[in-house]
Amino acid sequence: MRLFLALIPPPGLRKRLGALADIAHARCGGRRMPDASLHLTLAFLGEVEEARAAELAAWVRGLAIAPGVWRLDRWGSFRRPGIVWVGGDEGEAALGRLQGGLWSSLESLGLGERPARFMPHVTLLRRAAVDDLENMPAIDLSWSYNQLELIQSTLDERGARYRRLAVSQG
Ligand code: 2AM
Repeated sequence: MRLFLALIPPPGLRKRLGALADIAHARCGGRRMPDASLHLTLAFLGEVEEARAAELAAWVRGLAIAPGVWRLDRWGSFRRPGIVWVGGDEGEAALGRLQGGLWSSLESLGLGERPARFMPHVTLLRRAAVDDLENMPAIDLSWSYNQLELIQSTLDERGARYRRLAVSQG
């Protein structure tokens, strides 16, 4: 199964991010991420066998992460897959430490492949016209987190569907 570790926005923030996704979609088109799927990917693991996934879920349930606050105040894009995202510098270093620590553990569990770089972002649109991302409204949102989730992604004709498999200690 295809797995990843992510932070999931609390409901109020999710709604605000959804509103930003609507604004971006009106401008840039593409495929809007459903509110329920909005997240920050910390570690994409790709295909993991079921037995290993069960081990990973048990590890996640026992994990306590350092709580933090990430300020979202910037629009961004990845040109090639046409991704429009929001992110921000304040709190990014702490997310980098969280991501780095997770990858050290994942490597010792023999899972996944640490990416060359980490650019924290919340994807709002895929396959969008990223050139139209000028003069977007200012953003100032704050994301307080203290838990991460292990999520299974299933691909179908409508895109990816996500299912929570485990949550870390709160
Ligand atoms: P994203 O974080 O830019 O949206 C589940 O598929 C999540 O893992 C998505 O959020 C996705 O990108 C990220 N992801 C998908 N495939 C990936 C890959 N090959 N490498 C890194 N991240 C990937």
